[in-house]
Amino acid sequence: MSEDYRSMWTDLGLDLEAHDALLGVLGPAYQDIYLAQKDRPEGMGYFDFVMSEVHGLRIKELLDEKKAGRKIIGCYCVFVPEEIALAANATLVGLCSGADFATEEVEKLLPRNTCALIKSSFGFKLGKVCPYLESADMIVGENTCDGKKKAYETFKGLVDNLYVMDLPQVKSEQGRALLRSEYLRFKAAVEALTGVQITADSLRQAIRTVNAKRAAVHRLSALRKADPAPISGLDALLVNQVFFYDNPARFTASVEKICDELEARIAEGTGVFAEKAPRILVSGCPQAVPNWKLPLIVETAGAVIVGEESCVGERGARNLTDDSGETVAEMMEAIVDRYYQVDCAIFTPNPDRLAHIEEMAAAYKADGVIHYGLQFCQPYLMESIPVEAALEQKSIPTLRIETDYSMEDMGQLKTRIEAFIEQLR
Ligand code: BJ8
Repeated sequence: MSEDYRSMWTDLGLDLEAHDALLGVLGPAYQDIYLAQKDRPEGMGYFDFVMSEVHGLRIKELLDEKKAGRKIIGCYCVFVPEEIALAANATLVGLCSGADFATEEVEKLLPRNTCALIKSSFGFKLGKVCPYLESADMIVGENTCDGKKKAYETFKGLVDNLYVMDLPQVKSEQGRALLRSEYLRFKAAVEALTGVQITADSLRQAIRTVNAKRAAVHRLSALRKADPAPISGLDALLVNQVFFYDNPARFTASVEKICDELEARIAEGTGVFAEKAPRILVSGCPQAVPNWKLPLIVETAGAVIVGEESCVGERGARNLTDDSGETVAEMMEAIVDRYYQVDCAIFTPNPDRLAHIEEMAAAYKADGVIHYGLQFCQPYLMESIPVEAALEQKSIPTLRIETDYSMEDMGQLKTRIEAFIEQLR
């Protein structure tokens, strides 16, 4: 950290010793995993800076926003509409949940066989190491998978500002009506929190701001179709992770800048991996910061990840919201339309997701798909079996992996992934 933020962290109630321990692991890991890569786009320097200041400058900015009267809302799912938060003078940040922390304490509250993502969200709270969580004026939970919806019942006792959003599990007329009514309820809750009434102008502006950042990542994704790949999967994943907590306009500008650079690389025919390196599409559970385990193994084995069918990736960012409505009601409907298309595995049935995986595999010219499932994640692990069967039927080699955040299975995963990559060569 370039400044001494310790008093800020103390004021937020962080456990400084535990927090030092967390940063003491993160810093060197980032160095070894990210900075050790070769031929990175220069534009990644911005993201390196963001990561080096992830608990420093960005938190200071959020606290400055709070002093100026804005509210901060933390969330755990891509179903929480950033457009509504922004339109009501609030900033939405993703609460990352990508590392194990305070596991012993967590397992006093949650069964051992709970997915790593849910355990991590508890660990960051119990260990008092997340300044985003502690800065938030409202924390939004959502009734998605069974693990999350039951865990929030307990999480409510750990924080005093949890808001739980109900979500449909079936794409039907009733499901859509539920989503609409929950977004209207959320809009009212955010307006009550900020004291700011959403207007047609503020909502349109918010939609445009969020669309711009999504469009920037779409541009980046499209450039990954090139062979040789102009950017590593590790770096592209980082961009998708930073998407959730950076200032939206600055993030958009930084991604556009990288895209300009990647276009020049593609024109010169240069890339980060050799031409014809095996190309992998990753599909499955979200990989939240600092979960870089899978791309690290894949890319050190000589293959390149060219896309993520994931909420930290294309499932989360793929569609834009129509901004042509004239009234708040019309634009709220457009927001419902946009989010209703998110094909999370909590939906039953969920044929759109399989169609999207196939579409992505073709568009990014993937040689194979790795289905990434977190242990104990019923929705994605259940779907991984029919997904694998359907892809294999279309002669798309698929590897199903099931893992967690620990490093214990690194050796075993490496062996399986290397064998899979060999098969693709
Ligand atoms: S829209 S994927 S962000 S719910 S890994 S906690 S599903 S047991 S994260 Fe998700 Fe929203 Fe869906 Fe996306 Fe449960 Fe599975 Fe754990 Fe998961």
